[in-house]
Amino acid sequence: MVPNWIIQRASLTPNRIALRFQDKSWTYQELNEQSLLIAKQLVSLGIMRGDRIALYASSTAELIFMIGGCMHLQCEMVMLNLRLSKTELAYQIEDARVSAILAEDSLVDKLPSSDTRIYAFTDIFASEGKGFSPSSEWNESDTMTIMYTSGTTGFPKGVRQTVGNHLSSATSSLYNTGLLKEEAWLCTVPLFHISGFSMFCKCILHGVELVLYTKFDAKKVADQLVEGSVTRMSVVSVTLARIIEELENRGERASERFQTMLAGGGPVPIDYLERAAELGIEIAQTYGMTETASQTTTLSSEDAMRKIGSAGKPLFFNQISIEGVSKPFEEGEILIRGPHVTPGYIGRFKEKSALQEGWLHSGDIGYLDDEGYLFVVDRRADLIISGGENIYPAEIENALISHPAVREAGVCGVEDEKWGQVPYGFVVTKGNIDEEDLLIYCKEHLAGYKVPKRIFIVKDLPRNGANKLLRRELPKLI
Ligand code: S0N
Ligand code: AMP
Ligand code: MG
Ligand code: MG
Ligand code: MG
Repeated sequence: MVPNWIIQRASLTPNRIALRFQDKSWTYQELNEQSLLIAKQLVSLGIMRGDRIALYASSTAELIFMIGGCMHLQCEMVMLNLRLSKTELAYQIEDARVSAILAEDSLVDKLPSSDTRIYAFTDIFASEGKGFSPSSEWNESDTMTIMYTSGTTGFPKGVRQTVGNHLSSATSSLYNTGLLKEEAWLCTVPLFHISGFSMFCKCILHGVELVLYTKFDAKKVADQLVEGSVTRMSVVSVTLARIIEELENRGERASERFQTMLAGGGPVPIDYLERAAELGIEIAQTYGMTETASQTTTLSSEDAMRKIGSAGKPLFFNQISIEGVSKPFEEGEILIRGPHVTPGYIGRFKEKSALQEGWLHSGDIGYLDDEGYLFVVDRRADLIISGGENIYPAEIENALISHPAVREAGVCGVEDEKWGQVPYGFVVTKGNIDEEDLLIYCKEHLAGYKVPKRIFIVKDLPRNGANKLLRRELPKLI
């Protein structure tokens, strides 16, 4: 058992700032009060302790209080990605069998129609509130959040992240970076991704301030870095590039007060790391995933330049190994073990074990150098990472094939100046259809970032002797 984080934090440091959003701030005591109020309101609407519910909202103070309310109720929170299409949302809502969806007012219309109860935030805030007292302790094995991650089969998998997963992640992260007296963590990554949710967990557990933004804005971030009004933040390659450009254009540097930027979610070009260093921004490259409740390995500040390009060493509680490899520099699949690793999936992948012989098989290829530093050299089979959003080709191929005029479809990632990588589609047709029609069709069925930037109509797709699609050969058809 562990103490209820919100109650414990409010009891230990009630007057510290918990959250800053737009021009308002709330202390830890206020966070507890707001969260408790929401919990009571949810109970009066029929939500029960331990229910699985979905959250569909942008990163705002209201969402933080909803999350706090759900934590008090020990609900399992399914964090829905705001960029998904109705079809994709319907799949996750159905797969997770949630008992209700809590949605930001302006987003209610974007939800697919289903039998699931939907509560708009305003209706929750307007409800009376019933007597409810939260448990002062939580089980470490209880599921706190569920996040969907794309899968090789094209069907996203709902990953369980337990109280214990988040707790060990936040603790080992702290052992790596240490903590200053007055920290303020800037969160511009979505709370529905583990990159963002883990920042919220770390703030409560460490008792520091979360500075929350609804949307990434390079100008505002640069202002805060220069002023020194924040100490840490998390970025993906695309957002790091925008920050660097903004500061370079202004001819300004990050304040001494700024500590570290965690950069992850995909490869980060060494050029960015070097330019960031010139701007006084210390970058800690990190390797992590939804299944590991964020960071697994992270480069320490003292190694930042000496081991540039490496994703560092495992955090204190974690272990990694390279499958079937005994010597440094030999490449193989990265295996992960530790208390931060998910106990498994829900829904259609419920029976699929996350671990094999105790290790999570990441699907990513990497090597350890002669000092044990991890270098990630290739991502999981065919995975496309566009601006920090992951896409498996099969998801797009399934959508294309569902069109009556498409006989076969293949998708691959192509390098892109703006997003790092973007998907391109290749189809064999059986009717009269052109690229434009297919793009319109994709927009209806897929999140915007998954819609192929180009779709080529071709005669045949490259396949091997066993008729398996050779995605890496697709670019030759352009
Ligand atoms: C890069 C971001 C900020 C771009 O969003 P922006 O600029 O706000 O765009 P919008 O105004 O919303 O949309 C405008 C048009 O752009 C399209 N679009 C938006 N995003 C993308 C994209 N990623 N790829 C392609 N297109 C995109 C929109 O569709 C729209 O187009 P139209 O008008 O045609 O509809 C935004 O994408 C962003 O925030 N990305 C980062 C997401 C993220 O956090 N990813 C990490 C996920 N991985 C993990 O969480 C595991 C790793 C991890 O935990 C971690 C990661 C990083 C750092 C630390 C950690 C850690 O371990 O703690
Ligand atoms: P997600 O599905 O969003 O949890 O993304 C996790 C995946 O992002 C990993 O399995 C890797 O393929 C990729 N990834 C995360 N961090 C890094 C990194 N530092 N370098 C290269 N790839 C990374
Ligand atoms: Mg935000
Ligand atoms: Mg993902
Ligand atoms: Mg989109």
